[in-house]
Amino acid sequence: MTPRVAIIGAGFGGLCMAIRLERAGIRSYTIFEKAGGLGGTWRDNSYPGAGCDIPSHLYSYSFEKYASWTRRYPEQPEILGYLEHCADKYDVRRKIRFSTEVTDATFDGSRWQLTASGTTEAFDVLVMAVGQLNRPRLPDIPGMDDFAGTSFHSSRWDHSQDLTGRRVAVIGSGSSAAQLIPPVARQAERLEVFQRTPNWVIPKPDATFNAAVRLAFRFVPGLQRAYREYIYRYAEATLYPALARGWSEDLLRRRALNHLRDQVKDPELRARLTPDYPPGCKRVVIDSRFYPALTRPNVDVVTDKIVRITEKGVQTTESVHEADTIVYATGFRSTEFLAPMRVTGRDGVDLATRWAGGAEAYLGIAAPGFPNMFLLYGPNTNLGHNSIIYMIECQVNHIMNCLPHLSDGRRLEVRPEVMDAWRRRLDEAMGRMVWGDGCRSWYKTADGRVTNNWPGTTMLYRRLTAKPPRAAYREV
Ligand code: N01
Repeated sequence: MTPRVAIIGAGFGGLCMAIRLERAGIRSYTIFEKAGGLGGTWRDNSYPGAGCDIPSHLYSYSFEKYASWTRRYPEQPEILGYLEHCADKYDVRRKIRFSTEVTDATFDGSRWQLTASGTTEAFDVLVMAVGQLNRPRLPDIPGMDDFAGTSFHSSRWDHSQDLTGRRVAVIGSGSSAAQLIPPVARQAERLEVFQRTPNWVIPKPDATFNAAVRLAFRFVPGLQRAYREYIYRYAEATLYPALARGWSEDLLRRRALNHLRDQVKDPELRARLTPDYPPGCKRVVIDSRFYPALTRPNVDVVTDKIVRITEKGVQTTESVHEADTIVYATGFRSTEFLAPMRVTGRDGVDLATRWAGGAEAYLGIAAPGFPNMFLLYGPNTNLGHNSIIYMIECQVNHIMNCLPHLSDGRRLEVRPEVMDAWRRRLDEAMGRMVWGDGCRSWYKTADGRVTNNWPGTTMLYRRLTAKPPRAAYREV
């Protein structure tokens, strides 16, 4: 009997899983989606300027080429449009239960019992596709409730607010802030950027595709595939080595410092924007509009420590910065994988308790004690240098290879010794990467364990996930 599959989340991961099942003729699946629409992070993040710093043709499924991309780096509406297109073309939308949040997933000894909107339903296989950057992290600054103006998180943009002529404070200076600051700076009367730590920034060579290029992508056989392959290999060859300590780190540093020198002429501002930790330790910002926006006469970069939020604005150690609107571009609760869902495995093991010291999973996909449960974009599968969609497709392939072993009520669980060997392998590889010390980042837990990033090449990950899965798992 074909297993019943529950997929949680209708973003890039969940839709990929559904499409692959659909194409394999497996129709016994349901997608649970807590929001009213599909798209995941690309539905949530609709702030002005939202987009992707990975090229369009690479930030898409390998099986669904898309001739409609209008630019080299896609903006949020186009990415969301692509996902809508995929959901319709492969006819998976009918399988999505919108506005249905799974709150509990409990393994009852033979199947997974999912509780959503007060009802409980049994499934044989559980695919968690909730992403890593799905829960906003608001900062813990005293007085936030006292603010008399409007405030919101970058991923919950309040589109009812017209920022024209307003005084805006943006707290944070990561990738989201870098994208939203240029358009907001053009609108606002005054924009103050509260930067706690500067980022390494490298150029984003964006361009629109003219009609001839788009026609060529549509009609020249093999062109999209060849272009995609080229940009994939280029990212792998240039950025990945820079995340491993060594000579290539210096190349990245030089590239970023040249970019800063080219775009910011004021030495005092340049000094404020120059990081003092190794490039790549935090996610490198890839953007060519951020620095020019910071040099505008109506924009200021504030580096004084924030003390509290008052009724009027942001109080630092030096002064009060009055504002009408505060944007918290302060990132996500990235290390709390799967939260706030309660996940209970075999013998009543609570996953959050198991992961209290940091989330971990074999290949980022499977955890001992949690039979027939798989994660997409799980622990240690994030990239700082290439497309996450590539990783997601590797994970979906792996799950598809497991599925034939899960029919007729059979259950697979990753062997504990395989998980131990995996952990040792990761620990050893982490020592070679730049993420460990020298900076604070969303890649790691408060006590410094890197739970989010994959420390190898994507080609290695593909090889590992493509291995026949049976040896790593046992039947339970
Ligand atoms: O979040 P972040 P993000 N007081 O965590 C600051 C992806 N993404 O939403 O560095 C003051 O990177 C914090 O300061 P510090 C991409 O992978 C991709 O910008 O911790 N400041 C930092 O500056 C990215 O990495 C695209 O000292 C506080 C900022 O807030 C990830 O999403 C586009 C603070 C948070 O930066 C997250 O990016 C956009 C406090 N209390 C995003 N707390 C693509 O193009 C936090 N900060 C694919």
